Amino acid sequence: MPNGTLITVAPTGAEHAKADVPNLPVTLAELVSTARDCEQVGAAMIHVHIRGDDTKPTLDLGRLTDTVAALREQTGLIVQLSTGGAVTDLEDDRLRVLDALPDSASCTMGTVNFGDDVFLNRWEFVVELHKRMRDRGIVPEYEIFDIGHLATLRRLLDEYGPPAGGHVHVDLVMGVPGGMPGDVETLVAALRLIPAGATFSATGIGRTSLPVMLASLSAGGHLRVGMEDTVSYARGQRVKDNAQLVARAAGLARIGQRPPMPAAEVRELLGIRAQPA
Ligand code: KMH
Ligand code: ZN
Repeated sequence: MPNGTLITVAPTGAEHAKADVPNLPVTLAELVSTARDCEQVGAAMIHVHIRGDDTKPTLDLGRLTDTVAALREQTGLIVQLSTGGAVTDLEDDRLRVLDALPDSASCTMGTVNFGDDVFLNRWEFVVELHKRMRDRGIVPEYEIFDIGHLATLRRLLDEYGPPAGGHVHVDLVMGVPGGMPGDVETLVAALRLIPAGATFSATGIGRTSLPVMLASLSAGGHLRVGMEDTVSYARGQRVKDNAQLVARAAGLARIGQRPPMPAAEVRELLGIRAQPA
């Protein structure tokens, strides 16, 4: 059982519309502000999707580069960019995200039904992401939406070797309609397939947020929370802001005697180089 808990905040995502969720951080100022608040209450890493002036998801490289710089300047958080983007994003645009040189980037291990849409991740595309991240020294977080994605991860590591930093870290994204369910039984089933020596975090979408959080903590896992994954704090109660979700996760981690890990410790754990001066 690890001594501490990595808490990642995923504040925005690509799915919620600002019109439906007015407190969703979509501008750079809103993102930096929520990042600072989340760091204060226990987050060590931020999983970033950005929006354009029209509040819609974008993978614009200039904006991504500015976002990485601003988060580095104004927080001590580990900056992880999403290469998943939105379900409509093209492969070339998703690969180009890596040119913004974040500390870490997400790397999804296969295709999955995603509500009424399809989140497409062909094998050749996954391999290209893995290789480009290693070339650039970007540490991947392998996103697992379905149990079979763990078999793909094994194949990837067998055929193409370890990632940048040498350590394997997995994030179980549970409860997406079309992916694996967000419950204890499924989390336990996934554990058997996580590579030896790897660390894992888990997040539950929507109402699976709390059961997945508690199950992950009990199983020695780390946590991802944030408005990308849930905009409801409790039955009938909307999330106030991302820091509210991080604070709850940090409280549960402390109760479990695995308090939130500072970013420096997480960098060491995941093989992420120190923040550039
Ligand atoms: N927005 C989803 C289609 C990731 O960030 O890498 C994909 C996603 C995964 O959120
Ligand atoms: Zn994401």
